[in-house]
Amino acid sequence: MTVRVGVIGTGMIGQDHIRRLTEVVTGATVTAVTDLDAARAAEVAATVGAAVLPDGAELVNSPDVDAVLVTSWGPTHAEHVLNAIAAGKPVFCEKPLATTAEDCLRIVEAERAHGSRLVQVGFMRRFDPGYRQMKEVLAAGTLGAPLMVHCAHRNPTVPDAYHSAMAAQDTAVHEIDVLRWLLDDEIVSAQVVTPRATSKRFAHLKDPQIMIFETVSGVRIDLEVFVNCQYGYDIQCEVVGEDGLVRLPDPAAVNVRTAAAGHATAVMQDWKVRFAEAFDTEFREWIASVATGAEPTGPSAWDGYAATVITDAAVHSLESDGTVVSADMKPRPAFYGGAA
Ligand code: NAD
Ligand code: ISE
Repeated sequence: MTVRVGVIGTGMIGQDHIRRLTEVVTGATVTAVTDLDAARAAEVAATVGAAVLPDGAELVNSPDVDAVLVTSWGPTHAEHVLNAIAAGKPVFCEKPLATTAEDCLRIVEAERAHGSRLVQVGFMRRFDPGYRQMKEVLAAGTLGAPLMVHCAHRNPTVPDAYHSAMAAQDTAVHEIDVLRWLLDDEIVSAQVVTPRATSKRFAHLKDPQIMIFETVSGVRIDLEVFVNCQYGYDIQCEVVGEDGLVRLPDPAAVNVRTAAAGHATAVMQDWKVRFAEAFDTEFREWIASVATGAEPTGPSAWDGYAATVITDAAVHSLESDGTVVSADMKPRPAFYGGAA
């Protein structure tokens, strides 16, 4: 079966995922798109022979759409995801699932009422080969119990529109999701402190930020978020256990030796390139689940809810001078693998 995907939001990542669905993944076609910017939607639709529909609701309910991809702005995600659940259609929603915990819970409740999983959230790091190898090592128990995690998330620069809360909401949210999954543990509190600010930032931005998370089992995670580091896009992660440690590999890259540069290995500049393989695998697995009528196995609506609660706690801490803020989550329902 070829899965007919409808795409809501044909901006930067929407276009990249449309390319992925039509040129990389087999078994998918993009039949419909919509965007608030009708000219942009028409331009993108023409490249893949899709129909342009007037809005998200019409796209979700189109008989030519089997599954929905939401790549619009974050505050609009909840409406589109709820429409897809109401139509009983699988929906892949880019992060965040919703910008408030209340909206995430409405999605969780709607999906539970539907009775089977329809929602997958776009936390692509779970599909990265390096993180998957780390997960295997941790699951094998080779390191003993994990005790500490040291991470860095560095972007070369960010635009003026990027504000201090986005360090948690837009950037650290990837570590928040992947570490909950890697450790198979829940984050219970967040604290954000700010070292000396870089002069290379826009004046309104607190950059860098150091985030400290604690999990139910007591693991401490420290995460440096530095979004004007200048030198590249650099993602580091090291889990230290009782008997050893496991570190995320840098993507393979040649080492060049010259008199001028010494030993040199290029540093990636762009998250789209760094996680290209992860995005491809994420969509291959999602389309395979839709094609076979299976529930998606990627990040769930519950994971989307948890990430929003934890990022809210981090923003609260940042705005209250680094106090430790607890991440107050509802009990995880059995539907999502919990005991409640
Ligand atoms: P963008 O601004 O480039 O594109 C968003 C598009 O959605 C725009 O064309 C806008 O007109 C359209 N849009 C907004 N609301 C709409 C609505 N209700 N109906 C139809 N169209 C609508 O943004 P982007 O950078 O592509 O980001 C989109 C989403 O993807 C965001 O939620 C962002 O957080 C997420 N994202 C995820 C990753 C990742 O690493 N997984 C990376 C970048 C962006
Ligand atoms: C962006 O939205 C992403 O998702 C990238 O992965 C992240 O590195 C960047 O900081 C965000 O702004």
